[in-house]
Formats: sequence, structure tokens, C-alpha cells
Amino acid sequence: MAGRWKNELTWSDVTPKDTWMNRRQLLAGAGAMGLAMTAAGRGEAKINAKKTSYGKGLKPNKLGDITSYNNFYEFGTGKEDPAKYAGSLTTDPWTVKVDGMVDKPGNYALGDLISGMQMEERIYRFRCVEAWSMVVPWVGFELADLLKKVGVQGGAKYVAFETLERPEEMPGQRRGILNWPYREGLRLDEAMHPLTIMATGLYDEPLPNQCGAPIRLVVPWKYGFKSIKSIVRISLVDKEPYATWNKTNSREYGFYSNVNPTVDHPRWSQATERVIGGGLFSAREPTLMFNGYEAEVASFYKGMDLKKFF
Ligand SMILES: Nc1nc2c(c(=O)[nH]1)N[C@H]1C(S)=C(S)[C@@H](COP(=O)(O)O)O[C@H]1N2
Ligand SMILES: [Mo]
Repeated sequence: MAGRWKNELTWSDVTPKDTWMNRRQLLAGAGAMGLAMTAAGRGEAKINAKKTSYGKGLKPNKLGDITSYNNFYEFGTGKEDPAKYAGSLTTDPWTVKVDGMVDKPGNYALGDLISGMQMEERIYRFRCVEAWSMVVPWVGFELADLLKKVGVQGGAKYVAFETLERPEEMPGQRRGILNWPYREGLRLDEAMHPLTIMATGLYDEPLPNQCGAPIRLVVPWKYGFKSIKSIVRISLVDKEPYATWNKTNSREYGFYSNVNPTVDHPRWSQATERVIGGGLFSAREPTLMFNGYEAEVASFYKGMDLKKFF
């Protein structure tokens, strides 16, 4: 596997979570100069993820959960399909087109686009619209930093994102499951919020393909489908952009898609969630307003009827 991070610990013979915990202790002990990680091969900048307090008190899911139970319809609609079929996706080289209302549009090699970004570990709750959840220790950087780098022009109001369209490598795209490519969008203020990140890794690994390699969006206060994977285009626009699930079924999926336990999906309750990895008979947990990020983001939606703008 070209491009895997060099690491003095091997991943195969210990559980990922234990390895990660050991690694954290090592890092804590080794100080700033120890244990540099390199990511050759995929054009990634040297990763030196800063530990943060995001997710303090949350218990991350095991890497095995995070990489074996996925939604990535480009590889099929089953939860196991992405793990089965995404392995052969070519993620290097990878180019991201940045266009629309920006000062520095262009086709950026991934390494160039993300160079200079402050890589951080962000442990976030992740809540799928299907009422299951996980806790994921992402590695990434704030989308705001990338937007500052490319220069957002006045008049831009939304950010639009597109996933790779490559049916030769994405078996789901050979079927009309969705109107490909998968697309999503955020209001500019949502995109600029410090919670909104572009993830390029999780635990101490580059993003596994089934999780959206080599770069994906993560917006933790919104349902999972907003967090678009394997991004090849970022556009600054002045109109609400096409969003795949919203356009596929606007009665069931809104543009905003903020996690909201008081607004049910037409076919199921959103009041509780099944915690993946919590065991077969574990109780469902109550879903939190804005997925637990209410203090940070509620002000964005003040005065909006969240039953209408769901
Ligand atoms: N391109 C693309 N991005 C996507 C999806 C998809 O099918 N295609 N599924 C979305 C949905 S519904 C969810 S819940 C999350 C799942 O992310 P995970 O597999 O890393 O948990 O990815 C989102 N991003
Ligand atoms: Mo989802």
C-alpha cells in the first residue's frame, strides 16, 4: 500500500485503538521533536496532527467499526460494500478543481492544495440520517483555512462540493442509484465555521478509501450525508447548490440537514440513535440537538423555522 504512513508500530497485530492509544502516550512522552510521521506516495504533506480538546470525554469507535460499516454509494448500497470494493480506487495522483468566485481558481494537486494547513486531530460525533452514530477521531484541517488560501470573493454565498466520477473504479456509478457525481453544499458561514473540517486521515492513518480518501468533508452538526467523500471539486457560488440527497428526495432530505431530534424523518424517528459498536443489545441513545454542537452553531439558525428548513 503506497503512501501508508511510516510508523514504528505495526497495525496488523494489535487492535487499532490500542495502537493509537500507545501512540498517543508515546507522542506525549516523546515531545515535539520525536516520531515524525511521513506520508510519501500520495502527495500528502508531512502530517503532524496537533492534538486538540475536541471530543474530550467521547470514546472513539474502533478503527474496525469506522472502516467496515460505511455509506459510500459509489461502491454499492450495502454497508459492507465500500470496505469490499473501494480498495482499488486510485487516490494518487489526486486533483481538486477549485472554481467559481475565488481569487485563485485552478486544478490543484492535492499536496499543493493542503500544504500549509494546520493538521489537527478532531474527535467528533458522527450521526447518520438513518439514526445510527459513531465517534470518529479524524485528522484534518479547517475548511476555512483552505478557503482563505484560495481567496473567497465578495458575493460568494455557498460552497459546493463534488465527488470523483470514475465508473471504471466505482461499481455503484455503473448503476443509476443516484444522479452522479455525488454533490453537496454548505452555506458560506457554515463552511467557515471552525468545526467544519476537511479530513485526510483518521486515527493515525491516511483516510481509508471506504471513508472518503484522499480528502472528504466533515460537518459534525449535520447528518452524515452532508459529509461528502473523495472530493474533486470545490466551487464558490452565489446560489444554493445542488445537493444529491436533497434533490433526490426533497421531502425526506433537506438542504440544511442539521441533526435535530425534534424533526423526524418522514419514515422514522430522529429522537434516538443506535450507537455502532455498542453491542447487539445496547440501548439506543438520545440524539442531541445539532448532534451535541448546539452551543457552537445554534446562532447560525436563529429565527429560522427548523421544521421548514430541515
Ligand atoms: N460521495 C459520497 N459521499 C458520501 C456518501 C456517499 O454515498 N457518497 N454517503 C454519505 C452518508 S449517507 C454518510 S452517513 C457518510 C458516511 O461516512 P462514513 O462511511 O465514513 O461513516 O458519508 C456521506 N458521504
Ligand atoms: Mo448517512
